[in-house]
Amino acid sequence: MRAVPLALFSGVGLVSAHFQVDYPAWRADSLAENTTYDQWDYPCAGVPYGTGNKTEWPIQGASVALDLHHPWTYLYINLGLGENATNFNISLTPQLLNVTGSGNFCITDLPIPSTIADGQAGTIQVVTNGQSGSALYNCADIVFRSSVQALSDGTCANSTGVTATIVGQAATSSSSTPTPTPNSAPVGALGSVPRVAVLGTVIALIQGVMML
Ligand SMILES: *[C@@H]1O[C@H](CO)[C@@H](O)[C@H](O)[C@H]1NC(C)=O
Ligand SMILES: *[C@@H]1O[C@H](CO)[C@@H](O)[C@H](O)[C@H]1NC(C)=O
Ligand SMILES: *[C@@H]1O[C@H](CO)[C@@H](O)[C@H](O)[C@H]1NC(C)=O
Ligand SMILES: *[C@@H]1O[C@H](CO)[C@@H](O)[C@H](O)[C@H]1NC(C)=O
Ligand SMILES: *[C@@H]1O[C@H](CO)[C@@H](O)[C@H](O)[C@H]1NC(C)=O
Ligand SMILES: *[C@@H]1O[C@H](CO)[C@@H](O)[C@H](O)[C@H]1NC(C)=O
Ligand SMILES: [Cu+2]
Repeated sequence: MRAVPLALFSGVGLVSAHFQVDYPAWRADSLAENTTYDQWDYPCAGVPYGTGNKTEWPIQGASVALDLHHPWTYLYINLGLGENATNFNISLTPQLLNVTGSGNFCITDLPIPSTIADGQAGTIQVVTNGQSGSALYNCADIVFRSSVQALSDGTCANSTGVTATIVGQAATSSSSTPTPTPNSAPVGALGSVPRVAVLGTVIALIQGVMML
């Protein structure tokens, strides 16, 4: 995906906004003011590989816990395999999420490819973007472990008022959630939507966003 010229967006939003990756541990605190790190920088906010430690991350029940600071954001989570991955070509969020609200957001049971073996190293890339189409990045280095347990409920939680919808899907019937907009539906209501169709929609949507 082509990078959006930075100059167009510099000054949009305070650096103190953006987002944090709480789990797995991010490569470094990319919001620290005494560094040159910059969340606008693809692919890992300008934080070199090797700066942080690897987190042992479960092959089953893997979760990513974030602290989001914007009123809403599109979110996608990618995985690159190997040490010092530069190709984050495995999507762990085939359904693009629109997360509304700021605070803790913890996404659970990410779909790790079944071919991944115990001890495989990799890097998680968390990407968020807003209406402008400009993206923010953070990375977390991991090693897959079948012996590691999923985060407990106490550690992995969504703040009150932080909710997510899947972008680009028609709403399905659901009585317990607020009426979704025509272009979105509550997460959880769409667990059986075919992935291929969703991916096509996501790609079309991202392309649309990037042209804004
Ligand atoms: C940046 O500041 C933090 C705390 O304010 C400190 O822990 C860290 O060592 C500093 N990093 C550098 C590179 O000076
Ligand atoms: C990495 O782990 C070591 C040993 O536990 C610790 O001393 C160090 O502070 C960690 N580094 C970072 C960037 O978290
Ligand atoms: C990681 O890869 C980048 C890009 O290829 C390279 O510049 C960097 O030196 C590598 N870092 C390490 C620790 O191997
Ligand atoms: C993902 O990238 C890696 C490293 O470049 C490559 O070996 C692998 O074939 C790619 N996988 C897919 C599905 O494109
Ligand atoms: C995402 O959520 C925000 C805030 O609720 C909303 O303004 C925006 O239109 C949503 N985007 C899509 C594509 O549904
Ligand atoms: C947080 O919300 C998302 C989207 O609704 C959901 O998939 C996830 O399971 C929730 N996290 C927790 C810990 O309940
Ligand atoms: Cu921000």
